[in-house]
This record gives sequence, structure tokens and C-alpha cells, in this order.
Amino acid sequence: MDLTERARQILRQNDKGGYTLPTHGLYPYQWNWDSAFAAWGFATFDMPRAWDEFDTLLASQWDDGMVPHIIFHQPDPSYFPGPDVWATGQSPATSGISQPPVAATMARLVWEMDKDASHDRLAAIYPKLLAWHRWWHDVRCTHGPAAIIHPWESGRDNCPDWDIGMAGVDGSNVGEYTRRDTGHVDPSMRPQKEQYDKYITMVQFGVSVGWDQARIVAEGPFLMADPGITFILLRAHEDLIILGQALGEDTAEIAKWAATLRASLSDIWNPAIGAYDAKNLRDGQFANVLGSGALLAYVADAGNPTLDDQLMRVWDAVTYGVPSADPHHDTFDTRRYWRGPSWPFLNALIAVGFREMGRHDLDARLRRETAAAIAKNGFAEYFDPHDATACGGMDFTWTAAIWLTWAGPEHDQTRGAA
Ligand code: 2M8
Repeated sequence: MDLTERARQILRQNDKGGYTLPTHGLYPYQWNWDSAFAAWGFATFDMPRAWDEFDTLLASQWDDGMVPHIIFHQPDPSYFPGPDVWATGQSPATSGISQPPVAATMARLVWEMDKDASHDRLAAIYPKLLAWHRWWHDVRCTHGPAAIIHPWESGRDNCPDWDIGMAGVDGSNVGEYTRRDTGHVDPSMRPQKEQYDKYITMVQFGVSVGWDQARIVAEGPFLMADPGITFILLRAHEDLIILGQALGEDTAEIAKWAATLRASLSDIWNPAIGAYDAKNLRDGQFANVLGSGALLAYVADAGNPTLDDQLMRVWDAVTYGVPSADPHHDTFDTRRYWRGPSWPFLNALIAVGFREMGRHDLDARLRRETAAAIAKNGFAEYFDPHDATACGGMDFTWTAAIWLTWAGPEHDQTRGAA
């Protein structure tokens, strides 16, 4: 079957009627940023369905504005930790943390594909996006750059960026539990048990304070500045301004949040590694490792020549897209989840930045390498960046979505030019 047809089929298969699973089995619920990418993919062949995805995601917004990272629409014992472990008291049940706020950026991309037909759908979600961005500003940007209270909030769960923060989390009293992820995929491609004990301990802390977000920020076991979310949020603020203006809204408040956030970028620039870096906000220490979150600077127009050198240093060391961690660093693990593999959807997001900088050469290279991995081994969750071995789950929603919007051959402007 033609890969474009197959990508559409995957989105349809993972569609639970208004919301999309990342993939069957491994991830049986709605995930926040996966949904935003799903919407972008759906928009290439079913515009109303694209807007439905935003609606179902934002329908579970908390009263304080937070949009949770998982929405547990229907109980499913094949995932751990499920709604009983999170115990947030929401209905439908949700997790107690958020995820990278890429929705406004994806909504802008979808809206631009058909502005007239999108107007009312956009108007319906705009106040919710605004409230969510306000939550980020008020609750997670209290130290300047965007902070996370759990590695899962970053979406780049076990990347080396969080190792220094994780070192301070005591997972020894977590109690008995059974993981489900390692029953679905090869355990060598997933986080290790020691890390999982700490992840669950952090969830238990949230439960112990009734998911009081201010208390978790002030007293919780983990608080780190995340360059990835900082750049995604900054970019999303700017996209939300464009969307708000198109709707005739006053966007001055968002412009202030964006200016404040941009002014804080110097706090996460680590001269020792010549790049943006994650920072432990409990003690001010940098992670001292180049992560893919830093490379999202390009989507927020925050690149510079020093960062360009770092990008090429890590990218040239592999063959299939930008690696999720530094191949020259001793923490690099070529197939373990966020510690090395290339993630197609993240490549697509970085490429949005390249295009806007006018770096069509970098965009074309990243597209070619990502497309080659998919063409070779299918719509995997992530790939070994050296040989494109398919890793994690298969028939993955966001991998299919970015094939339709960016990686597929019809998006290659250089094709047929020779
Ligand atoms: C992964 O995260 C979940 C926890 O949220 C997990 O490992 O169980 C991450 O790759 C995250 O970024 C992604 O949104 C999620 C679903 O694809 O899976």
C-alpha cells in the first residue's frame, strides 16, 4: 500500500471517535501533545475531524486552566499508571500534570490550511487555549523559563536532561506495582525500573498534596527548567497572538507573557556546553548535556551560530534525523526511548523552525532522513538514528500525521527539480 494511504489508515484505526490513541496496546488513552499532532495530520484529509481532536483534548481542561497530559476516556488495564494511581478526582479521569503546549501552534497550522472553514471551530477553542497558556505563565513559569514537575510533563520522559533532577528523587518507598509498557515493547527500548520507581514516587507526591500545583512546584521532589517546553510555549504564545488577532481579540496579555518568557532565555543558556540546557531549579545546576529540547530553539526563533554548531555536531553523527540525545555523550543509548533515538514528530517540529529561518536545506535534509526511516521500517514511534531500526510501538499516530503534513514525498520541493 502507498505510504500516504497507509498513514491515513493509521489515523483512522487509532481514532476512537473524536480522540486518537497514540497507538493501540502501549498507549490506550488520549495524550495531550500526540493529539495536537494528530489534528495536524487529520487536517490533510478531514478538516472537521482535525478540530474534533482539539475539542476532545480541551474538554478535559481543569478549572485552573491546566490541560492534562493523559485523558483516561475509558478504563484500560493494559496501561500503568492508570486513573486510580493518578487519583486526580477529575471526570473524565485525567493525569495530574500537563505536557508540551504545542496545541496553539498546531491549531494555527490547521487554521491556515482553510481559514474560512476553520473560523468558528477556532473561535470555540481560543478561550481554552488562552486559559491554558495563562496557567503555564502563572503556575509553571514562576522561575522564568517553563518548569516541569515530572519528566513526563516534558514529553521527553527519560532523556539525559533530567538525570540530575532524578538523582534527588528517592524511589525506594514506592511500593509494589506492575509495569505494562514492557509487556508491549522490548524493555531495552523503554526506561529502566529505577527510573520508573521515581516516576511513580513523583505521582504519589502529587496525590499526597491533592494535586495542589503550587505546592508541587514549591515542595515537590522534582523541579527543572525545560528548554523544550520553554521554546514550544514561546512559539505557541506567538501563534496564539496571530489566532487571537484573526478573531478580533485583544492579545496584549499574551504578548506580555511572550516577552517575559523570551527575556528569560538567558537563564537556560549554558556557556559551558554552548547551548540551551535543562536546569535543576532546586539548586541552580545545569544538566550539562545537549538535549533535543534545546534544538527546539529553532521553532521559537531563538537559534544562534553557537547552537548551529551543536546541532550539526550531533546530527552529523547519525544518519536518520536529529537524535534525541547527544551521540558523543556517555549517556547516549541508541535505542532507549528519549536517550538517543530519532523521533519523527520532533524532527517535523524542528523543521517548522528551519523553514521559517529560511533554512530550506536543513528542512529538506531532515525530511529526507525521516522519510527514509519510515519508508524502510514503517510508522514506528521512534527509530535507531544509526540504522533506522523501528523502536517502541508501531502504527503510531504522530508518525503517520507528520508523514501526511511534512515527511511524505509530496512535501519535497526538490523532487522533480533535477
Ligand atoms: C511517552 O510517555 C508516556 C507517559 O506520558 C509513557 O511512556 O507511558 C512519551 O513519548 C510522550 O512524549 C508521549 O506523549 C506518550 C504517548 O505517545 O508516550
